[in-house]
Amino acid sequence: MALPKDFLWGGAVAAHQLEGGYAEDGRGLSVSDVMTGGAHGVAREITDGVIEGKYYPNHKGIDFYHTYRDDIALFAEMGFRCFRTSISWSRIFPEGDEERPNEAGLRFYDDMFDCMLENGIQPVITLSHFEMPYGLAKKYGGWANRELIDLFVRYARVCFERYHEKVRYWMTFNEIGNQFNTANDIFGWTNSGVRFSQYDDPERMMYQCAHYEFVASALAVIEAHKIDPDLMIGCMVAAGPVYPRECRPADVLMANDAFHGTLFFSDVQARGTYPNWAKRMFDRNGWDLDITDEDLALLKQGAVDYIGFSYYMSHVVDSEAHADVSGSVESADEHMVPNPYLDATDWGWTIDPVGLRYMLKVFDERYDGMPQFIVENGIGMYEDLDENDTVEDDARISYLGGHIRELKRAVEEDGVNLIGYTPWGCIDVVSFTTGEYRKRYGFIYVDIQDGGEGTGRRLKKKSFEWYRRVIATNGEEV
Ligand code: BGP
Repeated sequence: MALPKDFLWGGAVAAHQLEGGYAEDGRGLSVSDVMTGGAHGVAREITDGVIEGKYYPNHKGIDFYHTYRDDIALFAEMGFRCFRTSISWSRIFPEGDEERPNEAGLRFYDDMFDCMLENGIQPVITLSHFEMPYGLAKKYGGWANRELIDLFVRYARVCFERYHEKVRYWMTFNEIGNQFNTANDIFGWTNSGVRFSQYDDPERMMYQCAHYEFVASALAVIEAHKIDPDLMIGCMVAAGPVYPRECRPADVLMANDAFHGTLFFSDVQARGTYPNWAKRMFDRNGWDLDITDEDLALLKQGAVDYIGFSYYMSHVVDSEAHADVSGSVESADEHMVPNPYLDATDWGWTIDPVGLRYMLKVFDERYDGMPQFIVENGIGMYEDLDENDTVEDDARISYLGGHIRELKRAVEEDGVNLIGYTPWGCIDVVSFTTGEYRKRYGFIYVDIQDGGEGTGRRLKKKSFEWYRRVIATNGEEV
């Protein structure tokens, strides 16, 4: 058995990391527009509005707002069958709470989706990828406020009505669970428009925000199916398997619980119910979360059509470790330790292709063969152009090749229902966690350096031709 003939090979990005044009055609500020540049180990600052003299890399991105036609032509040259990006919510509803959408913003995505379709590429779209309108964070307190449910559903409905003939695959919230990092505020800020560190009980607040997002997502699924029953609406979770450091039973138990950081979110969105352990945890902590019976009925009715997930790395816990995680962007868990059997990237992300197969099997077994879509995977690297104006990115070829071989095993040997694979940052973009340009993921090099200078030229790396072959042979030649 080989991969299905219509397997969705492509690449992934998010609007705020590449579009630029942050103040054009009526667009409002998003939460990412008030995050300064950072660096490996240097946290990005969240400012109160845009402050003169500070540097905000997302304002420029890679200028895709103006270059998308040429960039999409390069994706087509690689043979992409799909391209995952997001709609910048604040292009459509600049402050987030307007009655009517911004027509110029809607038109931009019409043109972009048409351009993809003309190139034989189907759009795969995330509605909220770390770029909710800043107005919603400022005026409403972000997803800590139930009112956001209606505002999100209004936005989702506008998008489904406008684009349902052009876009079949959607996701509601990007990496919805990737906000449970109390050591660094950027995760809660970008997901929920909330700085959890400013609350006495940050964890409780995170679960409350997540609940409102679950309800909003479920309502979006219900709306989408009313508008067009062919639409496929997925969740999007950051999938990170957690292994015990030793066969010490305490490590095994701890690994099970730490894995909840992924599985809690997929459980609620795929099954439409809260897991029993979560209900017990809420009770045990005495959290009076605002969760109504009507909400619970909606979760059930609005369960997702597929599991979309990102996969970069696996984790290891050691019940006896106590690492200093203050300010870390990698982990908020003092028990997380490196895996002695695996290498890591320059940013300390463990490289574990077998973990991808494991993840696919866990979801498959847990959700009874539900379709899955790997919508992010990749390796961030320091790269410079060589004298031939290219980058010999063999390490990327090896990373992606290893993961593709494992996903093929999951399909061919384990029977997992996998519909596509879109490596992250198929063209170099601004990094989310560090705000750097120098953390590059692409098959296409973009000549913009940290600080924003550079010609903006696009140049093919060695992996460009390699990935073209992978797609052309439907994964036979990796
Ligand atoms: C995920 C996000 C992306 C992204 C990617 C790589 O968390 O969904 O937006 O950028 O990780 O992270 P980084 O850019 O920090 O290397």
